[in-house]
Amino acid sequence: MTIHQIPNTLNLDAFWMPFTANRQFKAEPRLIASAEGMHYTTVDGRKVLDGSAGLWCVNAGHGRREIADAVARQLMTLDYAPSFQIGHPIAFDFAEKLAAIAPRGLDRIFFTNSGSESVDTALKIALAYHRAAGQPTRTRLIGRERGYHGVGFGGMSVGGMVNNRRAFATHLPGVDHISHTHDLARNAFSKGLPARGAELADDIERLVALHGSETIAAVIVEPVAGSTGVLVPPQGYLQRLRALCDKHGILLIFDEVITGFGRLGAPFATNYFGVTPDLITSAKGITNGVVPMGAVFASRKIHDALMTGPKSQIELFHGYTYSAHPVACAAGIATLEIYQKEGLLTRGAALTDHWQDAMHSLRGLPNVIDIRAIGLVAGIELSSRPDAVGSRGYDVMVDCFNHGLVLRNSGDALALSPPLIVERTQIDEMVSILGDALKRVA
Ligand code: PXG
Ligand code: PLP
Repeated sequence: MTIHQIPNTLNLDAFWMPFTANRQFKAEPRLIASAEGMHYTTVDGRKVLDGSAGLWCVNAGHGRREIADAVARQLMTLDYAPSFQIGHPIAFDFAEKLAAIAPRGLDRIFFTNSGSESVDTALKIALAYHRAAGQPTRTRLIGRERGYHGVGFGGMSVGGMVNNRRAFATHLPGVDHISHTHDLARNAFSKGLPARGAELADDIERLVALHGSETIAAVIVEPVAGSTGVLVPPQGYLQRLRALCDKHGILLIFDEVITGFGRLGAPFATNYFGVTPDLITSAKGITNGVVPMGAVFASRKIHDALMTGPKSQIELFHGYTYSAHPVACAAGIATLEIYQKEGLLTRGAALTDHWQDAMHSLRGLPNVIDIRAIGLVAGIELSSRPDAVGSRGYDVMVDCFNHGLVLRNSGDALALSPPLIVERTQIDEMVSILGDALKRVA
């Protein structure tokens, strides 16, 4: 028993919790004490299945000894060293290992500490690239409605979730958005990629007509939108987006913070869809969520365009104190070794039929208006209560937690994305707990 398992010894006041209804949570907290494999243990000793891989990051499951050992060894060997004008070997080693699994051609790696930092880094690289390539008028950044690209000013601005934007009126200037692809009327309960909606990519043409292509630097999208409720792209949509970006000289950025590192049953969504962007942003699964880290994968074209000018000059005036932190690199290398040894970056492909069938078996339960599943991720959308959008999703999340399953709710859309070590029986267990919750919560 830890001290915090003794009732009333924990004061909840000082920690201002992120993306949380603080007062509601603190009145009735859900507290986790430990984790192993597919399960958490709560402070009162209850085992709870992790249906969301932490926050979509613990892809190899919890408590991996190999990662913990690597981190401990690294801490005692080299706890910290800068990466500005000085280096340490493990950073180069990790970058090389990432380059080896990266989608072809995207093998120049810039390290960050989170998905938000990866997004802001990629947007800045896109701007710097056009300037270096002699097109300095290309400064406009295009996101997509319902996109989530983290919480920095760049990511928030190209993001498209109103609650993440409305309180912070000062966005980046020169940002615009293409239409989202969420279309219940035409695509509800699609299995696999929705059949309709590829033409929504043509929204690029609208913005080109409005602003002029010579002002547009980059388009950033999540290949599969995660936070906003798991929105799967229509067949042909990403191909069309790529073609339009090529036509107009616009860089394409895939935000793979969630889809990277095996979530779809392929190493990256880029591999899964066979569409190659110019930049990929990643984080989360890069270290199994154990140490904060992110990375931007850049194409040679972009990297090499910036490796010009006098050799004594810094090519990109950008970086973080903790870029390529040695402890994060050690965690990342150990994580990649597990992914490779256990085949986790492609394991989802073998499970996806079972996963899809299990998720679609929830069709017909109260208030379920759509089910979307791909790889090892699923979104189950509920109708909203007329006067309280999001409350039904929240109630289902709490009910599941109380009955042994952690999942995420984004408003009234529930999201499941378990560690990639999940067994079929555990998928069935998740569906069973969720099904019962849907019947209980009105
Ligand atoms: N891009 C994408 C596509 C993401 O999903 C970020 C950027 C930002 O990453 P950081 O590491 O700065 O949080 C994300 C993060 C949820 C949830 O349950 C999703 C995220 C983070 C926390 C919760 O929807 N995605
Ligand atoms: N603010 C101040 C005053 C700093 O000195 C630094 C870094 O040196 C930062 C912010 C940025 O911090 P980080 O590099 O961890 O993102």
